[in-house]
Amino acid sequence: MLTQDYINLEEKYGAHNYHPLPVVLERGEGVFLWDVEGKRYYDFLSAYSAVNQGHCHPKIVNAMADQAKTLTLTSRAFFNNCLGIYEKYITEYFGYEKVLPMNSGAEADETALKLCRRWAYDKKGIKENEAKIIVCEGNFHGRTITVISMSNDPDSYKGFGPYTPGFIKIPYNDLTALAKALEDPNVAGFLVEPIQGEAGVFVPDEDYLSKSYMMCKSKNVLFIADEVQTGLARTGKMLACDHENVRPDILILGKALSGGTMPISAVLADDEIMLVIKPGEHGSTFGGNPLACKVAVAALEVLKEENLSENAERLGKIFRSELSKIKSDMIELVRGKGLLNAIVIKPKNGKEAWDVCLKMRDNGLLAKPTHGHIIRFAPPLVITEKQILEAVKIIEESIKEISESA
Ligand code: IF1
Repeated sequence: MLTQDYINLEEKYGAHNYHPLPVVLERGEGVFLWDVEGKRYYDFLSAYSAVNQGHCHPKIVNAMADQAKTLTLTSRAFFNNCLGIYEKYITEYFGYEKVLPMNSGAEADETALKLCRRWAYDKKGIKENEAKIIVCEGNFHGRTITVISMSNDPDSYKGFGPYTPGFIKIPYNDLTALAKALEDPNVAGFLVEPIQGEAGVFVPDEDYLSKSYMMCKSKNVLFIADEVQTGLARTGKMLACDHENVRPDILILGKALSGGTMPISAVLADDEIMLVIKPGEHGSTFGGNPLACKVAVAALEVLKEENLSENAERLGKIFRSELSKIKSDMIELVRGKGLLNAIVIKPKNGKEAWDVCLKMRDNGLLAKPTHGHIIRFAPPLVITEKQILEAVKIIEESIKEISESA
């Protein structure tokens, strides 16, 4: 079967909830992907930052294979010999007292919202069902109905009402708006992405996170960081919050927590917050399963053993510097942190970001536009300087070809 055959199958038998770039992949290794016709590509999406450690990382895959032959799932109806060890490892790794293991990022965000609301009633003394959580316009926290109730993107929420109440939306990167919203005594938490990924890699002002954190503390409001996309070395530090030495009251992780092998997410907090949820009040069939525990430990070990934060920091600077040298009237700006970057494309004679992505695909690099005119670039963090420079050449050549054909 060839590319189109696979595309036809998905067209006929699959829900049409995505519009993928026309390429059919069958193998991944490190920073590379191969399609069904044997063509090799640089992966500059990393499955939206779930493959920070590189595709099919041997250490992670071996840990998965070994455990898969032994015990994959007990449910939390019983104890097992992997969960406690993983819980100790990850809580010491990030410096929290407790972890609540889940599967998808959206589930972890929902878990954080439930912890925040329950903490509001049991600890802060807000009246039952009156708790409010501040969120930012342009956010992306997942696709469940409560999570899209926080969204102001019609593509995320339109046609899925009625919506979950209890959210106050403020502009991102706006401390004045946050201060005003914090005046409401029923506010229990502030949920924020340290960098807004889906919105187009919006990096806030230098001190936005630290000042937001301090403002929340002054009002006894929980600072909740969604690091599902920005965490795990992606932005040049283990957590994007580390750039400002902010320790979130609730930390949300996902994606690369498994190195892209399976859905693993986690919510970390200290006892005062985590213990408001009592036995039987929250969970999931696969949350904290033995297979996920072993995979997550291996995925976290790789980040440190291979110095992936430092690599992301160093190569991100080179990447942005080289991109900024490209002379093209189609590049409006370059922005990002570590190896979470994006270029804003200025459409030219009907040619836009999508056309640039198709041309980059032809030239051996895969990336995808977000919100029409922005192209996100997020390669696996194991990429080398030589490979980054080669990728920049592909990007430059592709933009030039599109620009000249426009
Ligand atoms: C899709 C976007 C990225 C996330 C943050 C929670 C979640 C995500 C900051 C939920 C997930 C994914 C979802 C995927 C595409 C991708 C995405 F374009 F949708 F917005 F990365 F930017 N918090 N992001 O980025 O995690 O439940 O998916 O495990 O839904 O199309 P999930």
